[in-house]
Amino acid sequence: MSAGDPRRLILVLGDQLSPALSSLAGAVPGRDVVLLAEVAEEASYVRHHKQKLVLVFSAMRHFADELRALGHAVDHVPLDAPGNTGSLRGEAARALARHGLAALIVTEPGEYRLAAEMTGWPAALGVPVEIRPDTRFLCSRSEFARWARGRRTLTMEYFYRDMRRRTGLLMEGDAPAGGRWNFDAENRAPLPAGAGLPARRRFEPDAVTAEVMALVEARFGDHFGTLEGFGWPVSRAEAEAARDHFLAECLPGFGRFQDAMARGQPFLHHALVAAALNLGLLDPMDLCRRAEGAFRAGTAPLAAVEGFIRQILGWREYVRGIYWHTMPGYADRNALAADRPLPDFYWTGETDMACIAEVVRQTRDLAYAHHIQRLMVTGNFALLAGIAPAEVNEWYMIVYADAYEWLELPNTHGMALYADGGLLGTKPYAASGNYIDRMSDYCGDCAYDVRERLGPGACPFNYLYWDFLMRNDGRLKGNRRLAMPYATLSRFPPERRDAIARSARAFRERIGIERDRQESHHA
Ligand code: DLZ
Ligand code: SF4
Repeated sequence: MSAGDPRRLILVLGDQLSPALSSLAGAVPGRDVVLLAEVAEEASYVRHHKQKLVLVFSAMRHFADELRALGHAVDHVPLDAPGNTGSLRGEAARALARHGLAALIVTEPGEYRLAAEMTGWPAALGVPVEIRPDTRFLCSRSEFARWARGRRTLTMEYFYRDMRRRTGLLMEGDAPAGGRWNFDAENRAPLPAGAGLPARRRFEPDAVTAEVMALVEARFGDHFGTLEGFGWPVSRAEAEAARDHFLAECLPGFGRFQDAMARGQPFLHHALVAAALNLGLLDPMDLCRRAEGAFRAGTAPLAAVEGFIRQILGWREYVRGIYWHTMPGYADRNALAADRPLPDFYWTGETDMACIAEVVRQTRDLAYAHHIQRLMVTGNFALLAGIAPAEVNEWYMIVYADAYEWLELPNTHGMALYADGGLLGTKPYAASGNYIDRMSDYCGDCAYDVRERLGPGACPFNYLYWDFLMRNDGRLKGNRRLAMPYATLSRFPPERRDAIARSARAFRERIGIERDRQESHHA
């Protein structure tokens, strides 16, 4: 830029905490000002878990210091600053005036909601607003659109293979390392009884985090979640320490037990890097290269490393691509016409289903659950019980420290609930209690019997599963991947089908989500 160009305000959002961010490229220390603003609007557009709020605010404060150390002029506005307008636009306007600046630069936000709002900013703020692509992703929005164009189905597996070829990760020339693209079949073992687990690193809240914790309790004390166990990494140094711990201690066992669940063991071998990664404290390509390095050095097996890289290079990029490719219409789809309210126990954990109680309580205390708990326990239950996607989506957005809509929506709406009608997954991830019993030790501690099929003592997942298939047979019967269960269902005598529907209805009444149906039934 030349000396005559206006001095600029660079707005860095709470999940853009990377020094290599596109909006910071070319920033001139002493001319341009970087704004980080804690605002009530972002903290409450959904009622985020308290740990998520603490994580974002504390990480923003640490990042402000990091940028100052790099020589940037940083204006950080705390949530409780006098005159804080409570909105990003309001804080941008105040900062432009405060510093006498005449232009705004921002890296595109991750969420459609905010991106749509920003289109009105040039008029509202009276200055030019430059919105730059987010180059931290490995597949840009336009590259994804090019990949998707003309394809009949947007299968993750093919996207992932292209990304492997493009990046050269785990490639031997043109071929995948080990001769296969996918090692999922080796990654489905339950945890053997008495198996040793790696110790986990917890990051004690420092003075900055402690101050934010007090602020969040005071302002958002009625949000879901507890703060006592807060142990997320909040700075780049901590995030990198968490990353290194994972690579050294957990990655070797990550693949094999990726889908396992165990009572009192929320973390198993999982990476716990999504929260830091989605804030910008870690870099996805760097993570993948380091994981690949562990395979090349012989410290982690290929199946584990491939499984991990598939999550970052494959799923994470793919869901972000799908999100921007399909929004805003994506969120409104409801392919299975599911319309029941979210049961209270998603908030209280008070249910006699041991699996759900475990996952919800852990979620309350840690703002974390691993992918199979999210997909096959709370997600699967919501799918089988016919809970309205909008309510389920909001729950996932609120309760997980790593959740932003660009990844939460495709994962919940598409993958867990099949609300997109199969755009993302080829069939609903519906499963009976048998799956949970095979992959966990939850059922041994449950008031219900996972082997019982019907009646008040039976595992609710069992009759809800068949009830789900019966209720949706008009929509799902033609799905080839469901041919087996529908063939089984077709052999059930009418009395058995009636008994399944009765058990399912009685259960839904018991948990208070059958109300609407009953009223219309009596009307
Ligand atoms: C999640 C979040 C929260 C809780 N608070 C803030 C904030 O006060 N200021 C801010 O700039 N960003 C915050 N964020 C992250 C934004 O919600 C996120 O940038 C958008 O949802 C786009 O992904
Ligand atoms: Fe969950 Fe059913 Fe097992 Fe109970 S028996 S823990 S409800 S799967």
